[in-house]
Amino acid sequence: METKFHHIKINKQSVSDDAYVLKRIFFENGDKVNSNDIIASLESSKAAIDLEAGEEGYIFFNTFKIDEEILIGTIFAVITPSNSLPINYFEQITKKLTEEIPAPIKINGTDNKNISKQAQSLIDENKIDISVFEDKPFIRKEDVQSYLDKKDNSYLKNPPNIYSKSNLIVIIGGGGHAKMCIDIIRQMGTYQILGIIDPKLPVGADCLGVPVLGEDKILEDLYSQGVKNAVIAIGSLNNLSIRSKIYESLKKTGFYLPIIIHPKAIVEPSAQLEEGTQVMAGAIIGSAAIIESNCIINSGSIVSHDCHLYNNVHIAPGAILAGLVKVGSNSIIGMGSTIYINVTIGEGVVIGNGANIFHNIASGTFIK
Ligand code: JB3
Repeated sequence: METKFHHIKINKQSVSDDAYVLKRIFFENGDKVNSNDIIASLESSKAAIDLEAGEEGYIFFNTFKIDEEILIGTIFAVITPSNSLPINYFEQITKKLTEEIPAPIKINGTDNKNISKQAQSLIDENKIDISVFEDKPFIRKEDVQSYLDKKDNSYLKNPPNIYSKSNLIVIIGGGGHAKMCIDIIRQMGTYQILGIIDPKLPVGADCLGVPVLGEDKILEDLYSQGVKNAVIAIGSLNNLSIRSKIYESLKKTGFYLPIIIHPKAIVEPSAQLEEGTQVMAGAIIGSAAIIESNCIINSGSIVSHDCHLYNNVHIAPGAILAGLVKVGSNSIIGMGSTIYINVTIGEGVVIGNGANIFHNIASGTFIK
């Protein structure tokens, strides 16, 4: 008796849609799901779409990446009664389906081609001759994007031997702090460093062997060519708000700013860190500490249990925060200074090197 598998297809939600963008997957392959579990969320041109399991059993996903465009009618996942799936199952059923699929229909005024809307706009924008895709019954945005990258990869002329562009990262700033970030990223091994963005360094110069690509104005172009990650490697000790401005601009373009943690730092599992935060060598982050976005926990500093650092806080090397300390946005705690238990530091505060703070500090205060 053939095992009954429940296919979860991407179904059309409105007339104008022919593809959706995958935004989140809520389960892992082999997880047990109930029929009304939401297994993933996608984005149409108008709204977010939650995909329901529709059956109880073990779920296995087809290989799609976050932010990838998935054509209507694609089998996105399958639910099996037992926790196993035949090898190459999705390739087999897709091959079978393609054999059965009716001849591609004529849409967007193009003969015999199914083209998603996002692909069509990239084709129009770049005046691409459609015949370059003659071997594809469906044309997705990824297909057009990879054609463009191969054709014009000025910034990617000789990318490192990357296994996928999605792990490329650019470093914003090419000074001393950038060197620390480069060393951490190299040791983490998760990202491939493409280059440095710095207005003061000549294109072609390098920092620890990482080439300078240009200045901030090329970031949008890089993003559109598929570079999705960035690190703000500027300490800007005299004016922390520069880091905030760069953070906002990168997020507006769409960049993801990974959390980078030196392998020789200690971060307790119950601590919570947010996007763009950097933890340098020898730093210690205690239990249940909350470190919001774009913070720097610099070398050998200690953030004890239950501390709360709001966004863009810089804990300079060797500074020590006792338990339950709060530090407001855009504040810096100077090298070797100590903050006593339960003290609250306001926003935009500068605590000078070696200071010992026993009481709350109001926002905007400068302590020598
Ligand atoms: O104290 C320690 C352990 N480290 C300090 C760190 C936290 O801050 C370090 O000693 C320095 O005081 C500072 O490091 P940073 O930011 O690397 O400083 P500097 O060596 O001056 O390098 C800053 C680089 O960022 C310069 O090359 C600037 O041209 C560049 N830069 C400044 N603003 C920028 C921007 N680059 C880009 N892409 N965009 C900007 O807006």
